Amino acid sequence: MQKLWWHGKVAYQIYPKSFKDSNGDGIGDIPGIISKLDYLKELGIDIIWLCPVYDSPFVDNGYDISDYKNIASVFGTMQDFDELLSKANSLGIKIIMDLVVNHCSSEHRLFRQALKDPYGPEAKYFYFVKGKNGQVPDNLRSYFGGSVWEKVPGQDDLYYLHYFAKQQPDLNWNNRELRQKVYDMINWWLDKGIAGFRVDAIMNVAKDPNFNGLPPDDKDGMCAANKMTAKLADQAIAILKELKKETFDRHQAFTVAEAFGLNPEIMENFVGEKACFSTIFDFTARENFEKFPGYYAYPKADIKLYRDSNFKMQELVNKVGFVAPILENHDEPRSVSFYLDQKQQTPDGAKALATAFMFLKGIPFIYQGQELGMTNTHFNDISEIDDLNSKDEYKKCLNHGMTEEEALDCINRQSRDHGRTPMLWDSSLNAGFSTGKPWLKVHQDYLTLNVEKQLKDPDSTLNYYKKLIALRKSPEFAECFTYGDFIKGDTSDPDVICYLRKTEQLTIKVIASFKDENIALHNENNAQILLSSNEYNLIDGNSLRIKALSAVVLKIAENN
Ligand code: TEU
Ligand code: CA
Repeated sequence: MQKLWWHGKVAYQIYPKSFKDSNGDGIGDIPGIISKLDYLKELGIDIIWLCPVYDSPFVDNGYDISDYKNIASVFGTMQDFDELLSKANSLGIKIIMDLVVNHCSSEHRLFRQALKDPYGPEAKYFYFVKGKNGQVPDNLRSYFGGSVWEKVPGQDDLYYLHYFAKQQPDLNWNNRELRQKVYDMINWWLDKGIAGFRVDAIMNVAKDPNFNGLPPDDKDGMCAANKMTAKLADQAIAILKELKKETFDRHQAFTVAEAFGLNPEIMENFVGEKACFSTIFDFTARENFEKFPGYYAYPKADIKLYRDSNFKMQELVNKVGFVAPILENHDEPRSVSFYLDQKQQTPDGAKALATAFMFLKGIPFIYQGQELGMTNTHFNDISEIDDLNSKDEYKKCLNHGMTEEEALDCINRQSRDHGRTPMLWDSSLNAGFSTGKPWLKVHQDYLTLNVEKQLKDPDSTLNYYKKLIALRKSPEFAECFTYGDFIKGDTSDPDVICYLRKTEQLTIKVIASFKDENIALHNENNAQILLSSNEYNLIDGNSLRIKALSAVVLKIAENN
């Protein structure tokens, strides 16, 4: 395998609105991020993924972009951005931006022009489609609820397409001029010196040219848009190959795609040397929930689900390339709350989970606050929720017969806002995130759960994350953790995650136990503990004892 600069790196996702506010308006911003670069350097981060900072009306928190070459004024200026880029680079940290090009904002200049002239050239950059029999063109349901079609104002029987909110019109990737505009914009950012992109919702760029829809999957008569997307993967791949050739390839960019629902047969288009991207997020664990019609029907996730999903993907891509393992992101509840039982939602649980995650093969992405072992925030009322998707899911809960209390419980388990509450810096007002009123509720435990406290405590989750990252990148073991094969270990116990990483020279074993009782494993003859989440864990003769809810990383053999 050809070695590339991003192999062996550790990435960190920043949600700018919630990271650090520098001017007291309650909203995180770029100067705030600059002030925390040293913190990220200390943690051991090599790559930052910056969620959207472009001009936007913020209907979907910046995933509705109105000007791709400008910075939203709440976040700062282009000068601030340039300063962030150069300071990060001087610390050896690369920045990748969010590339949101399945759709833009309804406030984008081109869409406004399209609305003014619905049969003019700009309308062809979007999907302006006539209705069928007095109805919308097809029965697809948008990701955020309701039809994917919205009437073009002032027109009788003409609709525009939006897979997400109606303020997020889909771009028409079949239009060559549109594609060229997108490529120019991407190259402009890469020329500026960013290292690449996280590519948003990209499989959705493929659309059914006849808009025939699909059989209904719920009582509203509609079918989820993602089911159409899954059917059109080949069309998307053709589009992505050109995208790569015209942009990423020219800059040796690092790209990580958000691509759901990929069949194993097409995986080589997404991972490995022939792929359209450097890597893709491993969403296999989350995908188990796609078959459910809404939050109201979601079962509780557990550690076996996380293990089996990740193992499946690891085995699939092992010989081909790298995925990007995650525990959580800005669209998800906190992993400690999501995967662990109530009584395990503790620093011990967070450390065990972190260990299982950090040594999987690929480019791990840590989400802001994950390194503290952040749990879900408790929302007391639906009015405390900001996210449009959660509000839609709340309505769905009520429509499916839940009481308001039950619906709120459901949102408290699943909401995307759990990932979006402010970063917890210290014990001062608003967890040191802002001197003003934060745009979203601050986690109830911030007095004890924050960076400042954890930096001082050698046994904290944060300091443990530092050790995990340092071990992963240490000169002695980096080769094995980067290029070593993934081999799954014993899976007979649903509460244990165990796997090997193996090169010709070295075999390393990772064991994370989520059991309620201590366990002992035998035949670990020549093993040596490289890292342990608990000092109880040790090797005595040929037996290894592991405390309940803890993890170890072992060097088990030198293979030469
Ligand atoms: O997400 C795409 C996507 O498919 C998810 O939105 C998912 O369906 C949703 O979270 C339901 O739980 C990306 C971004 O990550 C997300 O924040 C944006 O809202 C979305 O695209 C639209 O740009
Ligand atoms: Ca601010």
